[in-house]
Amino acid sequence: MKKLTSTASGLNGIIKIPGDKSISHRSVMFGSMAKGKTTVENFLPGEDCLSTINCFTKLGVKIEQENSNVTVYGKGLEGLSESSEVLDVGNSGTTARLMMGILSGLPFHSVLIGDESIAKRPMKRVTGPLRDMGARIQGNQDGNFTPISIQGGGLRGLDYVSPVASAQVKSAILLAGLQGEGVTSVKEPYKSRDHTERMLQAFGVEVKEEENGTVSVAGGQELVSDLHIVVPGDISSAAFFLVAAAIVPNSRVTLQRVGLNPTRTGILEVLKQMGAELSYSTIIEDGPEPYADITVTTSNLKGVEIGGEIIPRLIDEVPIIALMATQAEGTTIIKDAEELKVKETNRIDTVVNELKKVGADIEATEDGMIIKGKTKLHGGALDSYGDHRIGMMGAVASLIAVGETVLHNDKAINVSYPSFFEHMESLRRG
Ligand code: SPQ
Repeated sequence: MKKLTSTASGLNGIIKIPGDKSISHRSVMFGSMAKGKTTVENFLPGEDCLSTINCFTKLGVKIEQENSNVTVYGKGLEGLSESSEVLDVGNSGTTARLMMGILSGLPFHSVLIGDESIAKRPMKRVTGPLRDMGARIQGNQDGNFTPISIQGGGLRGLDYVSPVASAQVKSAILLAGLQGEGVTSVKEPYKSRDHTERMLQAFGVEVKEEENGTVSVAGGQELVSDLHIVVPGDISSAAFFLVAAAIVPNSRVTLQRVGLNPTRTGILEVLKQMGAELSYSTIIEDGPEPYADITVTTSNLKGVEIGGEIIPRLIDEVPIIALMATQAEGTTIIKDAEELKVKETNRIDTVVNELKKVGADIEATEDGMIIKGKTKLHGGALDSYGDHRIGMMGAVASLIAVGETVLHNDKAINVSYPSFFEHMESLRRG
């Protein structure tokens, strides 16, 4: 439990945003599948990514990790072997779903488990198509929930039209496809984050993308590595301080090395549309993932409507966007975001509940939420419910709330941003 108060002097200073969670996971996974050594700089040592390291260590891969430096000694897919223990993905949906794709191609038996939240998140979206490719998968409620048991091997290619825009679904199928007979393709309703496609190419895999967005890989391709991966800062972590600087009076904050992959930058477009003052410097575009420093100052914000193709590009930022909307003049409508219901918590419910507790004018809809601003927020007893993004939303709300805020289950934040409170303190000190 953490006691938090508002700040009168604003947020000021420079912070280096920790490594991107999605890219950190993939660096260990693909490094483990590859032949050769992969070194990773600015790896995110958050609990989710440590779960990924732990799973691959159990599959026989030698991995050295010291804070944000990681070395993976890959021996190719043949170097992965059956684990005598269950593979525990902790709180990480990315670890669970991408591992299912990888394990489906490997000719041995594996069992995946996770925490209470993982046990409620739907896995059929991945186990369904993987079964169609030939994987033998069992799990609670016909393979929809963990524990999931996989007997891999003998896969055939699949042309899959996904009903949801999900990088986890797309990645799991492509990773299985790499180990199958023939070509595997995935088509989504809107483009989801493309870190898998970018990084597989860096490992020497040919990934094709058609004009209609269909992504495909041919089976039998090897990942080869002598790679040094520089992980950019996580825009989903930066989002909390981008918004905090925009809504806390007297603020000016620079966030260094923030990832600018266009499939993730929906938050920056929304900030701009709402009237936030943003500027970019030190833009680096020579690697697979672009990044830059971003400076934000306190801004006058107005409500906006958010829906359609931008939703997958900002899905993890909806909690903090909802808080920002409470400080914007007018109405903000967030729609087409049903996917929020199957995250670490049902984020439509948890966002609305928690922001209502501190005085927001917010209501849930079937596929999102409607927020009316601008409202004065007050302190209260908030809970993360074990969801890192809900915890960080509550902590940022406390910076503008009148009176004390108590945040229960604040430790959940360690999943993606272990240095979050340290960074918040340093910006408060100025
Ligand atoms: O890994 P996990 O638990 O699913 O984490 C979340 C998050 O908020 O950090 C979602 F709850 O991010 C997902 C994201 O929502 C990470 C991810 C990825 O790395 O591929 C893709 C998105 O999920 P999805 O279901 O849309 O593919």
